[in-house]
Amino acid sequence: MTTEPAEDELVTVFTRADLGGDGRLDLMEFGLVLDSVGLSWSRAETQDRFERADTDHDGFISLSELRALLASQTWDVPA
Ligand SMILES: [Ca+2]
Repeated sequence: MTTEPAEDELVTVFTRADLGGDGRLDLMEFGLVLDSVGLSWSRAETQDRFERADTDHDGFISLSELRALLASQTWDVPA
């Protein structure tokens, strides 16, 4: 038993939130991810986490950046 989410679950969450379908998440889409995995952060926290997670500073969250962020969080895959 592991608390680490399976890769396909992460992809599911990412894809659901990627409304633009461009393979990366903007701040609004990032907020959708947080909602969908049960992480309720304030607007300011969300902005802060977004900037921290955006390790290549391109203004978007990639799948690998999301993976790194969620690896340090407890989250639930939506039913
Ligand atoms: Ca990025």
